Amino acid sequence: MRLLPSLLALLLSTSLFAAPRELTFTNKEEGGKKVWLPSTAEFKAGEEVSLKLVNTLKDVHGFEIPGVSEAIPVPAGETKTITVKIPKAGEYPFRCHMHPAHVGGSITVKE
Ligand SMILES: [Cu+2]
Repeated sequence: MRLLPSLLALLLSTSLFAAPRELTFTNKEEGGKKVWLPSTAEFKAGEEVSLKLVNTLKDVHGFEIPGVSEAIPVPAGETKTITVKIPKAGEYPFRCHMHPAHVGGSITVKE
């Protein structure tokens, strides 16, 4: 019976029970430009990640990783969370699909 707590601890520490990794992207204004930060992020091919999109600005802005996630409008002051299946290794740019001048970034996917 004394084995049980350590067995549970072992199970919980394995990746079997790991929740999807979560990363927050925040939309803000910096040096007169609207930017999604961080502008770079690294993921593992095939992993499922939860992306929290926080829009701190006063207008609706979009978030899209073409070929990876659909274009999501995030209303002013709101947060949207999407779950994304990370594709094969490579470099995938992301952007605000609503405003061409809006500064995006890119994610790096490693095997
Ligand atoms: Cu925008």
